[in-house]
Amino acid sequence: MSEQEQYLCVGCGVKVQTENPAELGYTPSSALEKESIICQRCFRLKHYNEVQDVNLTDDDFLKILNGIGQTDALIVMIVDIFDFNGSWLPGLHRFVGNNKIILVGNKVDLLPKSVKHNKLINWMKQESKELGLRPEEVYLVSAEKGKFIKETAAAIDEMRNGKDVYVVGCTNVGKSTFINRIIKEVTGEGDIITTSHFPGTTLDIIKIPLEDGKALIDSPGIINHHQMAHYVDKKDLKIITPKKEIKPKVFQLNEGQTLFFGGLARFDFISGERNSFVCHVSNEINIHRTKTENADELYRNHVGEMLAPPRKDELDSFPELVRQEFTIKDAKTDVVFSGLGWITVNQPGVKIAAYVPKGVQTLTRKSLI
Ligand SMILES: Nc1nc2c(ncn2[C@@H]2O[C@H](COP(=O)(O)OP(=O)(O)OP(=O)(O)O)[C@@H](O)[C@H]2O)c(=O)[nH]1
Ligand SMILES: [Mg+2]
Repeated sequence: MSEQEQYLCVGCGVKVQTENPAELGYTPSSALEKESIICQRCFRLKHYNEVQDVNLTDDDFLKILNGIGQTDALIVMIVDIFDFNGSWLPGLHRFVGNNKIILVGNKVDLLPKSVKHNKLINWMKQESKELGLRPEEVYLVSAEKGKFIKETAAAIDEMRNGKDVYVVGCTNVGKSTFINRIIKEVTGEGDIITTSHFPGTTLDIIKIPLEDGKALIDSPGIINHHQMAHYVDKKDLKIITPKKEIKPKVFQLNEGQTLFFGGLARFDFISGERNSFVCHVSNEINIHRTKTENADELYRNHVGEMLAPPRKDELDSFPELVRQEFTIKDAKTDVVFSGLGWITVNQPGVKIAAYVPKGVQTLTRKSLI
């Protein structure tokens, strides 16, 4: 083994090499003299927000996680609360062995103030149980804004009981941002690990040493193919991913009216009395109202232009929209479009249809407001 093979990139965890600029982990040999080494891909991500594609497969990432079951550690699973089901890690119980799990809902800064945190936590507990996981505790945080990090970090430190801590989750939920935030709280140093809005930023395990010789460990995100992020172009990720607190938009609709969310999703009000529908999606998504009877034709003629994203040049690879009908049972029900947001329906008995790209999920839940 040559000497440089022992270096790992502090940004993404990949093994550093100085031979081949086209391959993963490349860094010029001059950079090896620096105190902390980052690979060229991380350098470009940090400074130019440009991503170099990697050809690691789902299996490669799963293999990395498979080792966790054999260790004695505390598992912190992070989900994006704005995309709970789309950012769930299916089959996590297979990786964790007998280890305890803490569930952290990240990106709480995006929720409108009207959303009650305790309702969200209860829903997360209930949903986790249904998905086969029983976390010891559920916390909400904003890794980016540093909200509730101190409390959560303290709880993790207590619960780890002298063990390692693995931070796991689907791609893009904010695992690395969360760890950076904890490092910042403790040492004052910022942005150690590379983060970005592109799914698949962290490439291997990154160990942050703790005082007692144990480690806080970042891991590459597993790709959940139900995540809306995988169906839109890199450029459009910025549009569908909310950056600021969501401003709910209220639409008064009559039955027989339809809303389009760009060209990514559609909502039909099939039957019921005139009613208000509250849309919680990224402020940058264009919502277009039309008559349901004209909606199919409108979509055919205008998807990729007026109804965008997706853009015209992406239409070939964009999946068809799939329709699912719901009858709303409770007053105040959220119709959730995984990865895009949700619509709060206020009246029971209303019939609606939700459309999302094939592969993405829709579901209903009791409103969080
Ligand atoms: N609004 C908001 N965005 C966040 C928060 N935490 C992370 N993000 C954003 O989410 C995106 C992904 O963050 P990362 O920390 O790279 O996510 P990750 O889970 O490490 O992703 P992979 O390494 O790809 O698995 C970035 O664009 C972050 O800025 C948060 O608390 N609020
Ligand atoms: Mg990461």
